[in-house]
Amino acid sequence: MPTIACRAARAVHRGVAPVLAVAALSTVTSTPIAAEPYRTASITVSDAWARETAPAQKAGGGFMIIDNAGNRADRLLSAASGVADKVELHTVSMDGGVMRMRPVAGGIAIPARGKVELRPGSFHIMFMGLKAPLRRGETVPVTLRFARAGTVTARLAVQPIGAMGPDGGHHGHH
Ligand SMILES: [Cu+2]
Repeated sequence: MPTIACRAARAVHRGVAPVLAVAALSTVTSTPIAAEPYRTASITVSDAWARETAPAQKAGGGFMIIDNAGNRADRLLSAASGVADKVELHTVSMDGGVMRMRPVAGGIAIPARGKVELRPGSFHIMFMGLKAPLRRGETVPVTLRFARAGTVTARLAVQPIGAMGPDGGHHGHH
């Protein structure tokens, strides 16, 4: 399984801008998130957000909480969006101090009457080959396909570089 190391992983998961010039943009402001949850069958997607990207950055991360109110487990099989050449489902592991990302084989399991959080440093949606930078205040449409629940298109609110949550929360990354 191919892994993606170093600069891309840091930029997506720690909000470390890969381009020095972007440090000037470090003032973090909260952007109100598109609050509405997105539903299909027993699946609810909430707190959907993506992190702003630097101009030269070709990869970006998408995050959200996926709730399954049903009695049967489901599985997020794929994600698609027009903003990037390719969208993958990724997980993160540490390898000798280096953060690596790799595609999740078989999708992300969503337990019955449970939930899974896609967040920095863990499961995430990976935009590869961004056609344009993701800018704060914009929303990114992503169509999620589940094994049982079918498809739903969520809009991910773009938060500033360095954000660690949907409210632009900034947890001590300086
Ligand atoms: Cu990734």
